[in-house]
Amino acid sequence: MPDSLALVPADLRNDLSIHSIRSTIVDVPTVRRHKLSSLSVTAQSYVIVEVTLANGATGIGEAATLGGPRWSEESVEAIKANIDAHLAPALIGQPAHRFESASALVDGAARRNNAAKAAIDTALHDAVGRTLGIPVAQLLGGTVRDSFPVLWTLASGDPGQEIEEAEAKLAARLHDTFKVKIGAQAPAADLARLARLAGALGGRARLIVDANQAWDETTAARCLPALADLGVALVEQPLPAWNIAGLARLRSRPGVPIMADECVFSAHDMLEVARQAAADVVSLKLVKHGSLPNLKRVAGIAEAAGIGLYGGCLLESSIGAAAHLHGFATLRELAWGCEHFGPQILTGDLVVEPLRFADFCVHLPEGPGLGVTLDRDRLRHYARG
Ligand code: MUC
Ligand code: MG
Repeated sequence: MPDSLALVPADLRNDLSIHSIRSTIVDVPTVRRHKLSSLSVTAQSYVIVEVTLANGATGIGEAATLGGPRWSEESVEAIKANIDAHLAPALIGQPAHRFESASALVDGAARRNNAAKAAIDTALHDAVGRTLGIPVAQLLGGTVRDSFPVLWTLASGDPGQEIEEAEAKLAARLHDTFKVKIGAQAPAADLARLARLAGALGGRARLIVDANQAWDETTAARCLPALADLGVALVEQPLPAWNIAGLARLRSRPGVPIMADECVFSAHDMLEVARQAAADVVSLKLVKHGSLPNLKRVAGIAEAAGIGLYGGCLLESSIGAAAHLHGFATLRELAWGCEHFGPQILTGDLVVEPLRFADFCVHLPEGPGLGVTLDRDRLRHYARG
């Protein structure tokens, strides 16, 4: 296989080795409390990774978390510690553009730690893209699309506030699909809340729900027909991540299409969900898959099994969101759109020019690498003391 950079002048190529990797923990307040089934946040915590190459180019990446080590097992403290002590030392001096080799090296240095690995992988893609003057999407196969239907998540738990929030998003033509976070309260209370939302927004907006693993199989079997009656278009991760057979049983009943989220981290997980016919759709996220090539690998298995693709998030800033959009841009189908509204729920962003939201879509940033530039003043401002 020829070196993909064969056309790049040799002096530049020789300089593509990784010189340094820096990690910074930041906490960015959100515009309101964001409440999931088992956690709630008023600030989003990330590790921002900056990779510098020997040629002087820099690249950035972001590891997102949600509620400390509760959405997945990684916290920002653990991510930073493992990058500094284990992942970065495995890569210093290595060629940045050999993305799969770099992934193999970090896999050898630490098990899982997928958010940490994804942040480094993103920064390598950004640095190489900037060196070559091409967008990251080009490194991943080239763009199929440059705008993405984007939903907004209603997660205050107060239906009155949620209707008002949804109305404002609709009026501003920002979002016309809403994901409602359920599972923090009893199913009957959630169904009553959803009935109010569906009554107020019905016909003008599409609703999906995310239970974040809150229900057992009996509860889910009881609630899914009621969700269908309310016109809910998709139910995300109703059962605990381990219960893939349960998801398959739910799918065999009439109800609502099911999206896999927390049960699909690796390509092997995706294969198992496909083998058991346990989902209609899968949510793709860098924090789960560990790298942009891995995200495409998981998407490829889903596609081969006839499972739909959805661009998932973990409330990333414009840095992490841009990385996802470059990956999503290269997928042939993205039938369920995406949820990269993260930059809009933060009280401030980390880049000079945030992602553009308009006409119910988020737009792929232009320019080399990720197409976004780290705002160092803001990084310092939000950096943890
Ligand atoms: C999740 O489980 O999907 C993504 C959007 C949101 O509101 O929560 C996250 C995590
Ligand atoms: Mg989810």
